[in-house]
Amino acid sequence: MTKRIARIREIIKNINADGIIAYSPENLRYLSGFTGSTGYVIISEKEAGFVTDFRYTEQASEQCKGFEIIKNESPLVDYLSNTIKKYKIKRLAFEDNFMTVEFYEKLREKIKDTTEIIPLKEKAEEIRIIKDDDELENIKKAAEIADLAFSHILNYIKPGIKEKDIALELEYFMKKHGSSNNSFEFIIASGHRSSMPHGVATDKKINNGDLLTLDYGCVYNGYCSDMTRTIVVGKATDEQRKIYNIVLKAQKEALLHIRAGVLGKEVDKIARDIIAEAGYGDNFGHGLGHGVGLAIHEEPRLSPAGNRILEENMVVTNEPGIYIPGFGGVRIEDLIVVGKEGPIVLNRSPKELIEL
Ligand SMILES: [Mn+2]
Repeated sequence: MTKRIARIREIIKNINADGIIAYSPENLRYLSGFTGSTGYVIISEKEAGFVTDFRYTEQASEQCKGFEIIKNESPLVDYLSNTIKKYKIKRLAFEDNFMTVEFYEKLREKIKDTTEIIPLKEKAEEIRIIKDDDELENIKKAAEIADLAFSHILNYIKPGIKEKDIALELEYFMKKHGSSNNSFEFIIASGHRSSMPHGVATDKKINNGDLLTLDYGCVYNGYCSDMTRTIVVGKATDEQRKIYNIVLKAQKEALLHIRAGVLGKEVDKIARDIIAEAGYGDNFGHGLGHGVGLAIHEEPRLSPAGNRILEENMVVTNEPGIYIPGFGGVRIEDLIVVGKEGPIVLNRSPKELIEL
């Protein structure tokens, strides 16, 4: 935590701020260690305070080492503004991608005589983008649980069961194996529904011959995993196999380019060009990948707009897809650490086409 606080002080210095208020769940946990839902971190050049209410003061005292714990009553904004003034913060950075306009105005009104408040803007993305060893361990473990669940679910899937049954079984299995939560609402899309990149599980039954996309992940110690496999329930048609192999080729080639020093959009282009050359350019309408950590979608982006240079210990997904309305879709996704010597793939589940 001490390192993280030192780093946040560096980051805000770049926008000439001498303090920050943060309360998005991810930054709250990242900066203070707090795992509850309500709290406000206020960090100045010398001090660090944690403002929370009666429900969480005991928990915060245990979890937020090095923080002054301040119990707030109502109105909360008085306790925040008093702390900001006590810490003598002159230029306060805030999470403009999270704070509501209502809250911003209330706070500004209270501190306008002493403190200017300034948005973090793109600096917000730098806060959690490079993972430390503890974070990498947690993400690895979350990926491992998802892999275990994949081999389990292959024995469970058969024609006649519903997409929702699969989602529930994955959740149950992963929670039994250490997951605390789903990292997002699972996408379990079968048959014609598999052409919807974000088709969440429904009551639709699995049919023989269906393409079946499973996109899911879990949370371990606060950290997310994210993986996708597409299988065929029954024997694959030539067309299904053809589409699958194009996506697989794009995924494998893109992987070879995930390393420090490369722009996100350069990696995206590798996969996109392969899919376009095969004639399916219009059927791959989303970015190749995204960062994963305390949040399921974070920086850096591997997309045509990905202007960030990949650095060691960033964690990204690699997930090309082809989606054809009326026919179905294929996506293959792994979680990757940008390693010193090249990409480290966290998922071990097979990627060759599985016909159940
Ligand atoms: Mn993903």
